[in-house]
Amino acid sequence: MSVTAGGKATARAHANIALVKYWGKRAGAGNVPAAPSLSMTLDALVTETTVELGDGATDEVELDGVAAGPDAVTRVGRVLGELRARAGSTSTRMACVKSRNFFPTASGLASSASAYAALVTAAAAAYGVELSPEDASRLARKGSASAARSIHGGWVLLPGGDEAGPDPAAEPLAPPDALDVAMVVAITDPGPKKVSSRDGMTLTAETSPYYQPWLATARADAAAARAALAARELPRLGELMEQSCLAMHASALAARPGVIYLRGVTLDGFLLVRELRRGGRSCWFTADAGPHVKALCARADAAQVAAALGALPGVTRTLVSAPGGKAHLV
Ligand code: 2P0
Repeated sequence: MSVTAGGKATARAHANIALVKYWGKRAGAGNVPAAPSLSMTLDALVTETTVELGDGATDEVELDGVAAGPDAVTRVGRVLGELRARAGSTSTRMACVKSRNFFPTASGLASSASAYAALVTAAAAAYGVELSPEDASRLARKGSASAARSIHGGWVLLPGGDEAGPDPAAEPLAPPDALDVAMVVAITDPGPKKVSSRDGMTLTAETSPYYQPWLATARADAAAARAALAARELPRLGELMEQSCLAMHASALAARPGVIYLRGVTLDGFLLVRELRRGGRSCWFTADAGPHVKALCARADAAQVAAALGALPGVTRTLVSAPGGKAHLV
């Protein structure tokens, strides 16, 4: 713990990959997903964030050594503002936030989940606000919905939709070692993303004829994945992961205009993972709002799956991650 009298704290949090994905927000305020999601926290992808209270007139935000743009400052400021409100008269001071991603260089992986989980953990300590893990998860969700899951380690469920209650928190379902697995991430390099997750899911919700069917399947898949995890049934969990990924992308592809995150190399990766599975490897694919291929593997098969995906034209590098731990102060 490094909470000092001067209001400075540093925290680390890990990225996560949703096996059962959410896509789309519930109507109304609070950044609540329209469907539940179930994730694995990744040991290998870490964000470290330091929050120091100061006497500036505004919050300052630095990401990987560079001053953040106005959108990021506004989003971070919203989270800090909630903590200032909870701290009450004990602190109205602005904060200086410095965040660094310990991700493999130029991995091109989204970092908002680990970033907001680390931010909430560090900022709460800097402002002297005691947050339960549930409250930390709720606040992280307001920064970025997937960040609610990165407060916890291991296997995590974030409720969504009408049944989620007004202000849902993610719930840890099982510890990191519940399954003997690794996530292989095959990084592709098609240049910067053209449509953000937020814009992509809004367009899908507003225009895709497959959005409502997607929400229905997402609910059923989350319940089934929860049961598969409880029974430690990796093959069932892997199948559900592939179904959820394809259904999410199908709903996005059918938006008007279609939201296309998958590239040729992504589809080649999916087919290769299935071929490896036919050859006896325990591996299942997914992809998020980008072209990179992720494969959930039995730990014993991860090196071979990484080597095979790494040899695919268009894959620039691979990394292998074990399930990771919760967000914490350092
Ligand atoms: C997920 N994704 O469940 C889904 C699947 C991407 C694909 O959560 O707008 O970072 O910052 O709340 O949560 C990405 O969206 O979006 C995401 P915001 P978020 O992991």
